[in-house]
Amino acid sequence: MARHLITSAIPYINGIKHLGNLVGSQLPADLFARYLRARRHEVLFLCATDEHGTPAELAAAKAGKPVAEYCAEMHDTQAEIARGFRLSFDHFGRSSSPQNHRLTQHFAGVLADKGLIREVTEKQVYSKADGRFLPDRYIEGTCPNCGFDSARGDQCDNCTKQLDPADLINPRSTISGSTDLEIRETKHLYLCQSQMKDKLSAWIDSKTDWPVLTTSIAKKWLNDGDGLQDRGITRDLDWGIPVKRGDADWPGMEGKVFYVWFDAPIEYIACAQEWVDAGKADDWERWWRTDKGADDVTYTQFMGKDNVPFHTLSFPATILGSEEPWKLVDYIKSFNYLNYDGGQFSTSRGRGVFMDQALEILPADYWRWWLLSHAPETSDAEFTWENFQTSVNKDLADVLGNFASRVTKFCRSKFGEVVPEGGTPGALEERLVADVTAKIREYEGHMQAIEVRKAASALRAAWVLGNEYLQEAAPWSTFKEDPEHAAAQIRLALNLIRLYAVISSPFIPDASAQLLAAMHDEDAGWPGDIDTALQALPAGHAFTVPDVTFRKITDAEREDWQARFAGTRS
Ligand code: B3M
Ligand code: ZN
Repeated sequence: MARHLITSAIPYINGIKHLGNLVGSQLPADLFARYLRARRHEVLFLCATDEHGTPAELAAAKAGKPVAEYCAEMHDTQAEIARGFRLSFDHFGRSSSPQNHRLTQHFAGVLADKGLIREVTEKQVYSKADGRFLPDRYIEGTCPNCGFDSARGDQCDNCTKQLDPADLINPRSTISGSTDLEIRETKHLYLCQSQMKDKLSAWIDSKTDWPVLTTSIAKKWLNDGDGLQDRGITRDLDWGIPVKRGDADWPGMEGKVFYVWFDAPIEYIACAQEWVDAGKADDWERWWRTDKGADDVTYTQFMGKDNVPFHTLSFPATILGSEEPWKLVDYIKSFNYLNYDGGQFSTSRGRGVFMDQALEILPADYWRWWLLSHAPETSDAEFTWENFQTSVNKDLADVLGNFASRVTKFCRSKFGEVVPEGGTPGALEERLVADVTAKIREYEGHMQAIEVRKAASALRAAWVLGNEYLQEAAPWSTFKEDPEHAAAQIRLALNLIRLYAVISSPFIPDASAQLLAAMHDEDAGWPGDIDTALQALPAGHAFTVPDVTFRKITDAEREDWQARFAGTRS
């Protein structure tokens, strides 16, 4: 038994997330957490809402609510939807928690003590009409790079270039629309990442087993152009974590807050404290402090590719720079983008299917299966309704659901709702056991390596073996000449249903639980020897024919959904 710390990138608070966000971090993290728990490892799986920065302030303003109130409500909404998707977080925290305030201020103080923070007087855009500075998304204008007329202060959405508010041509305030802007001087704190370059470089180079997607992005930022830049970690905003040096005030920094990307990853640690403070456990340090036992923890992070620089460079710079014994990440699993029907998913434009809408249409398992089996690992992937319909109807309804239904119904009609006795397995059964064993061992290998798509296809292949066996063994014909032998075949097939339920649970937890309940076996452990596992339900063991496990998606439904989600969400 090993100890595994798992974190998913923490979703912004500014609205309900779309399926592209889900498959890029929270869902694969949940898959891995469920798998490791099923293998009897000790797992701590954490996620939270990312509640600071201009996205939060602007979303609250749009909703006409005070930002603290907006965040509290949206946190509950996101938590509820996460439960709907069966995301099995041990704790779903909030980056605005008092724990994160303290810890973020602590890190800033320690980094300053180590000489890794410098004060910089810089020029920022100030709006006289609004009486404030306009950082990041509070300002829009024409992109100096591509001419796009709604580029934001931090980035141009059209050409993706990272911008500085002062770069924009014809800038305007997104609060008031005012163009009465001027450049004023303001003081900010910079984290001296450039001083950490060699340390970070050596650390990344030592991670030879990381996905290429992760290391290539990290190396690009380390070595491209001007290399690793010092980074502003404070902002002129009201909402956020007040700039302090540990417990002490920071002269000259009054009224300023830390930049959202400085405090958000620190929430991974603070979240474990929240978990303890919520009374769910009594020790978080054994997960996070290498001087308190976290040395034996394996820490895996999940995220979309746009978050990789912050996790491979900025956050490690915070951790390493502190020279305190914090646990560093061991493995970073990153994902490409999922596109939606010929374009991009977009939160700001409301394009695509959002998590709440998905659950209104179909239960979580349908989405979990499609998303995970099409996870954008080696390249971007695309959601289309045709593909979704095909996968659900084939993999879930025809292959897995139909197997469970045919076997249990046939048994009920010939032997009753009880595992039949008599007969002995023959060559066909022996071959099935060998084939299923090989597939499951392959599946386990892919799960261990977090090769999500490969794991899904090995699992699907294990389901297919059952169907092929049923076709070949044809117990309905066997029954006519040799009912004893048919009993042996059905006994094996019933056990296969139970085995499928156990091994499929990380992907489709509800269907797995339903099938296990139907087999009257709710306490199923992960299979060791497959031959033994396929005898777990002995002759005489009662079961109940399950309700339809997965239904098919009709063409009419597909067309309806396609039309319904073609526009933008209001
Ligand atoms: N909230 C960005 C995102 O949701 C950001 C991740 C923070 S992880 C510490 O994609
Ligand atoms: Zn541009």
